[in-house]
Amino acid sequence: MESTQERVRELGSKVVYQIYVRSFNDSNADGIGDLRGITQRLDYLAGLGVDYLWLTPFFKSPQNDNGYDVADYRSVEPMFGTMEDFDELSQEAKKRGIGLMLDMVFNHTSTEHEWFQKALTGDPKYLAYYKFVDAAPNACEEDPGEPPTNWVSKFGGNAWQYVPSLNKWYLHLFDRTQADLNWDNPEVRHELEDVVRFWKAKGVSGFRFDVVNLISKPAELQNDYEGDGRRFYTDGPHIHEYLQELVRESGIDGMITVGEMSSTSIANCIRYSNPECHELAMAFNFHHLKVDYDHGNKWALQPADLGELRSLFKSWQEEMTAAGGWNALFWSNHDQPRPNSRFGDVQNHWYQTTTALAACTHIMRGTPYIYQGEELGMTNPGFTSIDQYRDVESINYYRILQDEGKTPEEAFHIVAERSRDDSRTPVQWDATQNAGFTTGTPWIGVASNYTTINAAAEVADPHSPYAFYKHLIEVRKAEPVIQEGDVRFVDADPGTDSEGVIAYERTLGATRVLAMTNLTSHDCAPFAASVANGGEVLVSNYEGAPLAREGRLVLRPFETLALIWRG
Ligand code: TEU
Ligand code: CA
Repeated sequence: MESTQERVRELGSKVVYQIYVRSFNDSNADGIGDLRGITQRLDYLAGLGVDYLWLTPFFKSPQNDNGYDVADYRSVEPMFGTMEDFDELSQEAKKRGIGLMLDMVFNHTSTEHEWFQKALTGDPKYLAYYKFVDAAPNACEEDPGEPPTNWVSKFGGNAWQYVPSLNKWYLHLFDRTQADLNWDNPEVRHELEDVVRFWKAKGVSGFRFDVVNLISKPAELQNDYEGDGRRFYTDGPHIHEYLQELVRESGIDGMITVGEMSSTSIANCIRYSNPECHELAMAFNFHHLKVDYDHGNKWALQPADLGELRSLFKSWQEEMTAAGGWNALFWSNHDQPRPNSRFGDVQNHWYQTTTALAACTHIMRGTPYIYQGEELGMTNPGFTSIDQYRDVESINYYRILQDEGKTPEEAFHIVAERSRDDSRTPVQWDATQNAGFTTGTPWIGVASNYTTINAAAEVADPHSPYAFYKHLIEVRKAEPVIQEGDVRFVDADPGTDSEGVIAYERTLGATRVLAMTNLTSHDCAPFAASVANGGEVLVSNYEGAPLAREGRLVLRPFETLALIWRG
């Protein structure tokens, strides 16, 4: 058995790169990224220095939610390639020291999955695989009556779908073609354990578990008069038991695993990620990505509350560390707008914004995740018409916002800021047509800034975001204090107008790192200039020595500065 300290060192020295397969690289000109396209770009990824690739679902799927609606967990969706392509990718990655992490979507299956199809025939074995509830005896398609609860689907509308042929409702927390599985049924749990064993036997290094903290639903279904229902099924009654069983039975304890935890708590994430609990290696939480939601509503814009952002980072870093938990560190994934467009000023400070955000999380305690294109400073595409969007959630909310009284312009503005498609545009490889992503017609438009923001240009430029990310990875690998050091947030001096500064210390033995990031577009002077005394610059996104003025250390717009004192 690995000791806890060895485990920390292991997880703290790795960096994960997320590939949204559809949008990464197209090898056969059909406009859709695929597995062979990834293999073609492995040298680029090895050059960046990442250890693992998390691949979003490439399993057989009708693609109503771009693969998060799985119809067969053991086969490759033809549009992404074949099992041979997967094996080749896996071997070629391994040759370069890169492991694969697969995305297990176990809260729900596609309604095209064999299990659901059998349930639709009325087969009791398979009805018990899902969350079916009887409708009223006189219900019919035209008038199905009230759904079992008022819970709201994450993609809008009620979370229950009526099936006339069965006179039953089934639960779908996401799209109606994504039916929630019944984890209280041991047969379901065993089926899913077997899926994990299948991919583990193929030699993958680890797994990401999609919305895994939503799998345990309450025994008694009730209406939520205070919210959308999430409080009943988030971190649900048997969640820890089910996760422990999955991990034990599929033999993945100690592998690199991460759970996507929706609306979770620190207390639960400690259990999800403390090695003594034998659940997962780490957890994604999203609280820091809601600081620009008005009263928690994704579809209501407000400027980012940077004080709140800082306080969330502080509590997740310090409290998880104190209790032996482990954080996945990230700003970005395929469900979030591009962080530089969202939290920064890409018009005036594109390089500084991109790199400040990167350093702010990469020096924290945890395992950093880079979402494809983030290392290039890719931005939201700035689409101008709803026809350019592809995502089911974006299209639904464009309508729902108008149903709620917004004008088409207002609804469009909100969708443009919040759409998941903001980060799903093709990776910008070079300045040729379609950014080098495809020679066909891309399934979704390319951001027009690809002529300047692209991998070919940035790999050749020592002052690019790519070069900065590569440096951050090298620094993590070189410095045990970043891998395993303690973390403590540092308050700005009172009265210095530094709400937008995030500063923390990492310490290991006598070695200390002080990381400071100004997330505003104005100068901040949070500390006396003496805080930098004797420190060596480890990471910086401005040229030259740290700036001091009138005895104060000055952090310029979107400046990030990390200093190290070696013991
Ligand atoms: O996402 C889960 C999730 O709750 C959010 O990402 C959500 O889709 C979004 O924030 C709604 O505002 C995971 C996957 O990452 C996502 O792509 C899938 O659509 C979803 O699960 C269903 O499988
Ligand atoms: Ca393709």
